[in-house]
Amino acid sequence: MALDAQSFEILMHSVQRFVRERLVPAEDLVEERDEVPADIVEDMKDLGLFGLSIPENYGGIGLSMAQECAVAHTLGQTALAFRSVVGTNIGIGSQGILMDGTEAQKETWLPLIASGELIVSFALTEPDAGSDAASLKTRAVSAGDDYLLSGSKRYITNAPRAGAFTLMARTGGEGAGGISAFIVPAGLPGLSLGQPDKKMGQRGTKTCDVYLDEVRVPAANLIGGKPGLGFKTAMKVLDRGRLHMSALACGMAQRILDESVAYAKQRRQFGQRIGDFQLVQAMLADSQAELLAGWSMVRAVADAYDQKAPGARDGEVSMQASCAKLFTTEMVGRVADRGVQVHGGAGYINEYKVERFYRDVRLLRLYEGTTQVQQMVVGRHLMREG
Ligand code: COS
Repeated sequence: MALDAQSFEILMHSVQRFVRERLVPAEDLVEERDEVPADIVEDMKDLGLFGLSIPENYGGIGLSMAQECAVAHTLGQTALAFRSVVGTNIGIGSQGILMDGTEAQKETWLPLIASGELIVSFALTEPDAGSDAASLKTRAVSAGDDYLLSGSKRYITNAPRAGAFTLMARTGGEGAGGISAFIVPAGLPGLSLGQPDKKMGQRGTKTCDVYLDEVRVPAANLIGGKPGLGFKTAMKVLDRGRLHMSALACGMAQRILDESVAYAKQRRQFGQRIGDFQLVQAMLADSQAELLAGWSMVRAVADAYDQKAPGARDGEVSMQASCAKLFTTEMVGRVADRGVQVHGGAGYINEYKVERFYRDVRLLRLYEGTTQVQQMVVGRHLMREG
């Protein structure tokens, strides 16, 4: 699946212009109000951003992984809250349905997700099941034509905006094989939301807990129609999500580097531009080199991802996606740290963008699998296959 080269070029120009002319000027407003303005969300729908990764026959744009990474890289060059509005529809919320759903499930849900009419969240994490996702406790008990779901989910991105959740619950015994994935509409009786989380950064993004108290979900909403496959669905979705996240990290690293170079050209000390000092140039050069390494890696892994059969598991590609997330999210942390250093005292002041980006990028090393989880995936693969 891929958009033809000419249409993709047009799309990229539109997204680049949208970021430059609409999103960057609204960054301060989002930071102040902790909210992405509704008119910007409407413009995102018009641009087709919610349906980037959904095939055209289900109402989306049908980008390949490499193309999606190029768009994520562009969206990464502004406050990450904007990308977060569309992020779960493009990735972790929708992809389980696309990869493993029945034809009827795809036809029902994907067009709504692609248009942005429905926001869909991904609900895997629980209070006692984070990195150890296979230990999740939310139960789904079969009751005639329905399942009754009970439990709680934690830190669920876009839950306050969501119309539905791709939600993992236990239909069988312990471990990964007892987990199933469901499409759970947000309005069902027994489903409630916690207070919005107060976070270190990424103001304008919305996360909260989701509570389920005997929520009656039709068996028709069991993804793929067969129980016990939900953990594998979640892992496949995360492989893809981790690549998207890596592209986003590179986009943000580019923005921070651009901000740092602009400041180094304008700020004068000891009678000259600080960027003319080799010690400042060294910081900029290290960031540029690491960014180039990271972005080259993301592009190579995205190409490898596109080579494999859609929805299939390829252990080598999963391992490479983890390498990309591990490297790029740590890389953007170092780039942000140097960005603050190049700005000196100004880097600690809220009116300069690097102060907030420094906080914003901290999350990238945590969600969709911590750096240590990525190390586990890579390390285990090497011990198994190496
Ligand atoms: N694609 C498809 N299937 C996969 C897979 C993948 N990428 N990774 C693992 N599986 C399969 C395995 O093949 C295994 O199936 P079999 O029993 O048939 O062999 C099953 O899933 C269980 O795999 P494994 O034993 O490796 O699971 P673990 O419990 O050891 O967990 C980690 C592995 C730690 C990698 C996983 O729990 C994880 O990624 N945790 C982090 C979760 C996360 O990212 N959370 C963020 C929340 S979303 S913002």
